[in-house]
Amino acid sequence: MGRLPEGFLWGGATAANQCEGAYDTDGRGLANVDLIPAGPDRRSVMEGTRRMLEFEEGYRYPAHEAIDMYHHFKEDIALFAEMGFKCYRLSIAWSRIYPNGYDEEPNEAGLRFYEELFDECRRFGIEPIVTIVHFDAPIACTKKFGSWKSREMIGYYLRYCETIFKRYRGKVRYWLTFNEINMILHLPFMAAGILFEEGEDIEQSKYRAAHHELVASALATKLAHEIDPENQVGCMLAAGQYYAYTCDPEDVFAAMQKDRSNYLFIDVQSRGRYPEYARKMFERKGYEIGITEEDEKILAEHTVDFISFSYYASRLTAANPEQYGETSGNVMKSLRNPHLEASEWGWQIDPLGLRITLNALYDRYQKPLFIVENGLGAADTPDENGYVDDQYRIEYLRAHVEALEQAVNEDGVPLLGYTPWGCIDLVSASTGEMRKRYGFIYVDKDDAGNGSLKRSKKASFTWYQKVIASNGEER
Ligand code: BGP
Repeated sequence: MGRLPEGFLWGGATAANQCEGAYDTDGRGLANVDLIPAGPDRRSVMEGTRRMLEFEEGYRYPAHEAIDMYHHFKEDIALFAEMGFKCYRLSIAWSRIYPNGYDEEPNEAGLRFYEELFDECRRFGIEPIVTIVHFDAPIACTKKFGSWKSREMIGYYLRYCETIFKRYRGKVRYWLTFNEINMILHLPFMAAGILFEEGEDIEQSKYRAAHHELVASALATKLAHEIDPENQVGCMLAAGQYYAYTCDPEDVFAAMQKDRSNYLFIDVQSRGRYPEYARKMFERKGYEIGITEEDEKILAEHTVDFISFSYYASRLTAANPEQYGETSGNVMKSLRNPHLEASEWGWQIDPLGLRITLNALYDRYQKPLFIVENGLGAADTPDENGYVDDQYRIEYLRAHVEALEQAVNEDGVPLLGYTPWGCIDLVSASTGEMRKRYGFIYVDKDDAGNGSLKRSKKASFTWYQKVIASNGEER
């Protein structure tokens, strides 16, 4: 069993709206993510098919308090340090910095909050990995000009980027421009704050909005490099290789097309141009994306330094999928793979799929990779002392660490680090539940919003501590 290379960034990952809470504290503005309720309407609100631009009676909004990391971050970072974290992936809430998104001046209290947080990380030698947008968009932008549907958004995003790049120069070196950029096709309101009008060509609008994000991402990369040449900028993909259900070439082709629907974004961010299959698709469907010559130049000149991605499971598809059973996965549904077990939420468990995905991405892009999300969402039952013996989680993570170690040491994939998702229990993005937990640290809070918010170490805490201390050898 091998070790990972020196300097490998072991850590964990969170996102502002799923852990911070304090949604209206210290001048923070409202964001799309604050308006997504728990419960049966969540999915339709995330998709934008159910419009919810104001809080409504009878709904619970889990982002409002989440696990209140806003007031617990020192305690939480101390626990991460105790595990030996070399890095911590978190996101900045845009509306803490620019409450409406388009304000002229930033909100000093918001800037100070993250400054203290980064200083706290650095005090323990933890490298912050910062997602600039993890699904959030100031709701004022949605109301005023339709958020990412409008080109205007690019300028406001860059204003926000410039502010944080300058303020945190020397404190933050790793930046991710957009979390799971391909999610915009599946959950457009949650991922980009966009909504649609009656009769609108929704697919076209999504690709237009995505184009604005891609241009913004390239310009942010340019800006980050100008402000500090030490900055490393990455894109972020909701990954998971598609398998073909059978060796029927029709199934193999279907799997390739599904992969391309996700790769499309990374092709642009990493290779610097829209791939031919995307151009042909836009042409065939008659989509007007509004790609200018200037845009093409920007995309070509400012590609990312590395590629980060989330991986929870592989995916399975077929030319005629109706004949097979379906299961859920990270938002995108998949056919049920008879060779794999699944979590309680139906996400299939496939460690070798991680090695396959790492290799596929490296073969395609030849840039360093970073696994910035992975993990098992499971319901934990603490004993009478509040201790969770989460052997199932250890088993999942061990197998995935093994797979990534093999991808590095046997296949030669350059991998910067590994930050398992929800290193401390937090609100689930897809379901809004607390019950679906990923953490090494248990947080006492339930789906109804009750609990002391007390943090306790699970069995996986000690396990991960050993993994990090031995640089992956002891697992
Ligand atoms: C990804 C998101 C995260 C996170 C994770 C786990 O899509 O980037 O925000 O939540 O999936 O998903 P869930 O919370 O739905 O279990």
